Order: sequence, then structure tokens, then C-alpha cells
Amino acid sequence: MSVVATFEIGYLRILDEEGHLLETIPDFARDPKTLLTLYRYMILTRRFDAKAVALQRTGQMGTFPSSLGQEAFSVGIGHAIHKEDVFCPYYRDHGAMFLRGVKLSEVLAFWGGDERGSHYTRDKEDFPISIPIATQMLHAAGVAYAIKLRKQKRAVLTACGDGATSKSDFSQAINAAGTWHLPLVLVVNNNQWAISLPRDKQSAAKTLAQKAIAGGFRGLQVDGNDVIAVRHAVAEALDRARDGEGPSLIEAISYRLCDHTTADDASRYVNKEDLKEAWRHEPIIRLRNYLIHQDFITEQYDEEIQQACDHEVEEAVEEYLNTEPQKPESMFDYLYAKLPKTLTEQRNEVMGV
Ligand SMILES: Cc1ncc(C[n+]2csc(CCOP(=O)(O)OP(=O)(O)O)c2C)c(N)n1
Ligand SMILES: [Mg+2]
Repeated sequence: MSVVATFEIGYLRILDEEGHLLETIPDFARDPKTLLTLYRYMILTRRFDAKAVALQRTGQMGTFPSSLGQEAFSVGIGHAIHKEDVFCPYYRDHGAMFLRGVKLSEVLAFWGGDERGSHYTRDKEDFPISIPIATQMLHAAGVAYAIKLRKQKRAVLTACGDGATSKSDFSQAINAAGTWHLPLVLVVNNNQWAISLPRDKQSAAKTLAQKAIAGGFRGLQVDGNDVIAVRHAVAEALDRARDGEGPSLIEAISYRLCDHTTADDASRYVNKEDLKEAWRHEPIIRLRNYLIHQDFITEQYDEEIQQACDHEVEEAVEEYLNTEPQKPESMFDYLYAKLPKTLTEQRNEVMGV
């Protein structure tokens, strides 16, 4: 038998756990200001997450999915995407959304059950958070198709988890992206868990990145705890998409250091030793180590960043808690142009008329 095709999946890692460079630093990361922006947003995301969980625990917000341990993923992808591109996020992408200009209070409103949280103040075409697993990948393929038809120089970025790669929506998006040569970048936050189902029970594939091969385009893995690697690989893939070089799939390897959501208790199924080991690889300390080696940050400046982030989170919480709740009947207002009779009756009942 002869060989008709062979494939390889590359893996990119630039910073190790101690913050030492393993590869030549990409140009974008030579600017200390850029690195400090990445660092600040990772801290902001972590502080925001902790506060959001506390709000849920005290009955002031609904179910919330933290991104603890995966900050390099959300911040890396959010920093890579250009203003004119379109982002179709999933529910663990808050860091990226903040970089896109979504207000922290809007994200809190969303998880507080207020649909106005998805009506972003800033004028962009990004999609709302997708809770149904993998549906956003197909929405993103559709947007990329529209961009292609309009001959615009823009790209679409969409994110999902490792579990989402088992859904048919994901496979369909891969197929459409390859067949139609779409300006689409699909990124997978492989945090090793789909709720309580571990990665090795999710798929027999050695990498999730290789699912791109079936679609006829490139797939690669990056160290998802290395924000420089994530930012670099995703920016490069988006450049290619904008330049008409087609789609990419990027799998970022990290670890979910938190419960799946506030409705979960991961201590029931996560091995303590594995979790301890995973903390050794977490993304924030790694970048901090690099910033310290390079003299880009002092302890005092670090402290100031942490305080500024806490302050920003507190202000957002104030705004969220002081917002007048939506009227109960608003739940009937946004799905139909003309409300069907049965729902009109229900609406009247809610309004007491
Ligand atoms: C279509 C659909 N099926 C099931 C669920 C329930 N559900 C919520 S999160 C989740 C696991 C997703 O895991 P993964 O894709 O790895 O993302 P992670 O939450 O780990 O970031 C499931 C099955 C859902 N939200 N949508
Ligand atoms: Mg997962």
C-alpha cells in the first residue's frame, strides 16, 4: 500500500513556567506596554471571576462559569482579534469580551438573567455569549461566508471548549470552513474537562487540532497557559484569514482550575494531585516571571495593577446591582415580531391585565 497523505500537528510554546523564553520572542511581544496590557487583562479576568462567583454564592447573580486557569486563552484571543473582525464567543470568553470593549457590568447583567447584558453599549457586530454547545461555530461560519461574499477584508474568530469538538455543529463548521475556504479561525479552549467528562473520554484523537485535517486546512496546538503563544498563533491565523488564505483551527492546552460552573462541585471528580500539578502551569505567574526578568514590572507596580483591577470590578458590581431590573413582561418582547395569541395571553397574565 502506498501513502497518499501524511499530516503533522505543530505545537507552539514560547514561555515556560518560570517565564523563560523557549523560542524567539514574536515582534508584538517586544513592546513592554503590550505585555502589560495582556497581564492586566488576565488579572482583571481573574478578579472579575472571583467576584462573580461570590455574587452567585450570595444570591445576587445566576449560574456563572469561571475561567480560572484559562485566562491566557481568553485574553490571548481577545488581544489577537482586530477591531473590524467579528467574534462569536462561548460562555468562558469574558477576558476576550472585555478586550473587545464589552463592559464588565454588561457581562454581570447577562449572568444575572438580564438580556440587556448582550446589548453591548459599544457599536460592534460581535455575537452574544453562546450557551448551547458549539452552535456558535456554525453561526461564525455563516458570518465568515457573508464576509467572503461581500469581499471584505475581515476575519471571524469563534471559540469553544474541548467537549464542543464532539458536537456535529463543530464538524459541520469545520467542513464548511474548509470547503468554502472561509476567513474563519476556530479556537478550542482545551481545559481537559467537559463538566465531569475528562478529555481522554471525549475523543480517541491524539489532538483536537487534527480535526482541521478532515476539513482540509491547518490545525495546530498551542500552550494555552502561555499568553504570548496564544496571542501570536491566533493573530497569525487571523492575518491569514483576512488575506484570503483560508481557515485555521487552534487548540490551546490548559486546565480548568475551577468548578465547571457555580452549579458544579469538581472536587467530586477531579483528582487532587492533578489539580495541584495543574496549578504549577497556570498562566499569570508565568507572564509575571517574564515581566520581572525583563524589568518590565516592579512589585509596587504589580500591586497597583491588582488594586486598579479590583477597583474596576467593584465599580462594575455597583453598576450591576444598582440597575433597575427588567420588567417581567420583557421576556415576551424580543423573540417574535408579532406575539402569537397564546403568548399574548401569558404576557397579559404576567402584567396582571
Ligand atoms: C447543546 C448543549 N448540550 C449540552 C449542554 C450542557 N453543557 C453545558 S457545558 C457542557 C460541557 C462543555 O464542555 P467544553 O466544551 O469542554 O467546554 P468547557 O465548559 O469545559 O469550557 C455541557 C455538556 C449545553 N449547554 N448545550
Ligand atoms: Mg472543557
